[in-house]
Amino acid sequence: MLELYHALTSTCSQKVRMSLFEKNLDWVDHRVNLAANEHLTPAYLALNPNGVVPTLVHDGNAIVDSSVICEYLEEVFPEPALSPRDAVGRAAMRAWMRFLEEVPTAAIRVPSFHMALARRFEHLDAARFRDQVADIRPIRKHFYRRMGTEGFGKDDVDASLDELRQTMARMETALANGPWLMGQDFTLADIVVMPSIDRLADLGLSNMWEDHFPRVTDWYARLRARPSFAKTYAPGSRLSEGMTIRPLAVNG
Ligand SMILES: N[C@@H](CCC(=O)N[C@@H](CS)C(=O)NCC(=O)O)C(=O)O
Repeated sequence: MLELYHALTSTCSQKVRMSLFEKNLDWVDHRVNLAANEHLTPAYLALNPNGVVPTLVHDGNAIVDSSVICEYLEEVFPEPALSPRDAVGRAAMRAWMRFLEEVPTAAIRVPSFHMALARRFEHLDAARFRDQVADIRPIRKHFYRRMGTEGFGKDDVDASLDELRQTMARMETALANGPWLMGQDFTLADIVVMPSIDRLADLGLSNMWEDHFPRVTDWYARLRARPSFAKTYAPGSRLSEGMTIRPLAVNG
């Protein structure tokens, strides 16, 4: 039995949902309410000591980290395949995945929190924010401290947007041999970058590729046409459905 602990709006959860739907797997849906800190309860931390979603539980074994989960699903349920058959191709896909985790997946958190999620905390004073929000997080406390209740400063926002632009430029080059990042076949590389691009659209920043990267624009349209996409982005999966997105004004 497959069980997924996840949140609809979580970009990392979206990667895993897409993999599950692409593979037509049945899974038990455990929603974790991040706003209510359900990911920081002792019961959840016993499954995932990082205090983040998603977590997959397969026949009683907890598997953490979205890319690890995607690769685990690929190993245990190889058909339909979401990775190249040959070792060189798989290495190239994994190199994409590592780049995508290190660069855009980390970068997208900055505009996501700055333009939307930080608003959850704006009623707190600095001391309560540190005690009740930042310091209780196992691996994200410094990220939250850096953000504070007001959002990020200009340097952080500029750097993250630059990293997202760099990602799109790399995608544009790779997609010359498309339709997908790895060429003819849709793979985990496409799945891992998808939520960062979709989140930018959700934040009203789709001009970042629509004005500069035509192949990325076409790739995103192709992605949205896949049946698994609508299932992955069920109602409630976009930040703009639940909160007002603030313009990209930055502090300091
Ligand atoms: N490397 C982890 C990161 C997971 C992660 O950052 N999840 C976010 C949601 S996308 C989360 O749970 N954040 C909790 C928080 O901000 O307290 C993965 O890929 O699974």
